[in-house]
Amino acid sequence: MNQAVTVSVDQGVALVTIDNPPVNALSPQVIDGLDDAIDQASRDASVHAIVIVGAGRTFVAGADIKGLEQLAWGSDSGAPEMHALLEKIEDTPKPVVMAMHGTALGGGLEVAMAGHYRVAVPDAQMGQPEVNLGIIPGAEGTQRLPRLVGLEKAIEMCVSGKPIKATDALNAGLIDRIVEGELAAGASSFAREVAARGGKHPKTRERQDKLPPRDAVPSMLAAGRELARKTRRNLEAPVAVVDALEAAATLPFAEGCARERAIFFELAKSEQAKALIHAFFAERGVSKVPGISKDTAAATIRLVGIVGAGTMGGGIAMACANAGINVRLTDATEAPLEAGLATIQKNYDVSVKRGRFTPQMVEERMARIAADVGYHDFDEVDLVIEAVFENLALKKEISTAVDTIAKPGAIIATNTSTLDIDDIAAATSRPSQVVGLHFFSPANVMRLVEIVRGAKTSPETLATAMAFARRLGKVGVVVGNCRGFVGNRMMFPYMYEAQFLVEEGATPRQVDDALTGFGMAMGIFAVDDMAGLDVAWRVRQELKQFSEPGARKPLVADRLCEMGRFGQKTGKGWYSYGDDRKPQPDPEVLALIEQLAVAGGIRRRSFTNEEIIERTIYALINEGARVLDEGFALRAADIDVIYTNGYGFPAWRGGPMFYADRVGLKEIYDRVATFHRELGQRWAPAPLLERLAKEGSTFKEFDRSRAGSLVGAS
Ligand code: 3H9
Repeated sequence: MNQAVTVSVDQGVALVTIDNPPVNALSPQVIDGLDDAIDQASRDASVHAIVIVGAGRTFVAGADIKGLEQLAWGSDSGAPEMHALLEKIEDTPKPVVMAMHGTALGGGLEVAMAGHYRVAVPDAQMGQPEVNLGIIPGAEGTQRLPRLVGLEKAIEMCVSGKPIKATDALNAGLIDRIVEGELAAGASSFAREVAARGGKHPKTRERQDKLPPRDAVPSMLAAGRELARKTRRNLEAPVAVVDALEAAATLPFAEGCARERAIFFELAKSEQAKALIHAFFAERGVSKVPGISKDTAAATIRLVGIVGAGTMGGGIAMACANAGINVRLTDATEAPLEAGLATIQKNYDVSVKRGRFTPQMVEERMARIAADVGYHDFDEVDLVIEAVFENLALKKEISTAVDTIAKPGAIIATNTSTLDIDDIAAATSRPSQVVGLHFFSPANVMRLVEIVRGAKTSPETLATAMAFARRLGKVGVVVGNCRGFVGNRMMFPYMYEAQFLVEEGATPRQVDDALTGFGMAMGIFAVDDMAGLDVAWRVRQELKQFSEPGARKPLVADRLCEMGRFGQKTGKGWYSYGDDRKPQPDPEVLALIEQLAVAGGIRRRSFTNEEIIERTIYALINEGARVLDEGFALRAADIDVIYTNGYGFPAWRGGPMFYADRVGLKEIYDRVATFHRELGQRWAPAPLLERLAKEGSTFKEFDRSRAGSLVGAS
């Protein structure tokens, strides 16, 4: 017996425990261990039933994704060999009961479905999330799941990749019982019950009762493919998983398994799998920050004070309330405060309409948000988040004011997207407890938070901010304090380049279509209209002092603002908007662009989509390389996390830096160098891009080398 799987026998039940921290992933040791455990329990005449349970926080969270990563990059091994084990479990004459808690995901659920019975604690979750990694279930999940829950439900689960809760699983037939109280004890008593019943125990692979009649299959599959295309835009795996599920409904089990396996291996080596697996580990990697360890004391945040009840402050208040954290919300006068509260209530009402929350959940959340003019209770808060609009003088004034009221040790965070954290910290008596928390709008929805470390931010403050972001269910990425931090700093050249392209002859619609065709969630002009052109206008004014003399400046955006075209909120921006809020090209804007371009002596021509992508996305990458080189991002992978979670960059391309690696840094560098010659200084290749391109290296390699040198740094 190996250490990953142990067996103990008690009153006729063999309790098989999988213990492979952190999430009991299916390593070869776990698979061998389970195989041995089943043999041992089968041989033992005192054993009448077998219970398989996970130690620690969860049942099995799936195949080891590290192994799948190797497979994606060309290794022949890496995918667990599970067929023989699953067959052995299913063919065991003694009943095998799978006892689930935490998350039974991917290969974990596939193991569970080979058992004769499944039980789970009430808060357990089960799912086939493989499509989120660019693959499909590869251990017969697509063949067993529809036999347990029916084809329609299996399609829904496999296409969405979303886990379901225990009650849903019970109703669907995925589990046989919900166990209240101690899981192993409850599962063992259930196991004794079914053993005592005697007879044959159900083998999932032999079941037909949940499969639909042949003539109902085509319409279910068509609906599944439609669902995949609509809800998982550009992803290959959600469409492919329906092909594997089709096999379950139309072929004998063994042939269905063979079909699943073929699709699995084809996708496992795809570009999308490489990118999505990269994205998975990149997201987990951001919590590894030099100078911060598990021992760094993070304060518990019980009460948060938020200054500013506008879009950002209101969204942050909702994010806190959703996470069960009490909030004191304030603004300069009654009017904006009331308007802010009304917006929060309206947003929650929409959530109720959409079935996301019940009225009672909303009531609980609203009760967590106390609003008052002035800094009422701010002497009790553990964290103040200043979320007024982007004006340095105002932010400093507020920081100074809250600093005098907040208790010693309370953290002052500023929700700025561009301003200097050190300037703001200097306006307080506690610079080591000042940090930037750059939320993204809508803050109750968007997962990203840039956690900006100032020169004096203490490790404890940073650790608290990281834990706070996690508690809000967000991905907090620690970044350095530079203009625009990481995300917006990279955004400026990307946005400017898009604007230069329209001055040179492309249209906003063409640029946006090229970008969404590439996979961006939205085109940059549509984003600008949504965020409000006045926001960037204000930032441009605030940052005027930084503009480089002689640098080309966009001609159109300021003029649109002067015309009151602030985007969606005024019904007009780069596009115009009717009642359906869909962007429509506006001849007035097209004429203005042409007029300003001609007056500015800009030669106009047509562009291919490929040129548009190179000009915009390569601008992003070039600036990303500078940010990385200068140390404002810890890793290229952190930049990828920022862009896939906050800027609509497609995760299936891994993020801008991973995408650059896949295109090849030499090719990117060559294009950037050409643009430099043709378009001027703004395209000067980033030194890091040039170096890595010349060395034939990648950003991933750079991350690996830097990881070594950063360890223990502070
Ligand atoms: C699959 O099963 C294919 C099959 O069909 C079989 C094919 C033949 N492997 O997220 P956390 C690590 S595909 C390796 O921070 P949480 C993770 O990297 C798989 N490592 O915790 C992190 O490590 P570190 C299908 C894994 O509580 C640590 O565990 N399964 C795996 O917020 C903690 O993770 C999935 O897609 C893994 N499978 O969330 C599930 N899972 O501390 C993917 C986690 O070094 N996992 N780690 O940074 C998850 O969704 C979440 O991790 C989970 C826990 C919900 C389990």
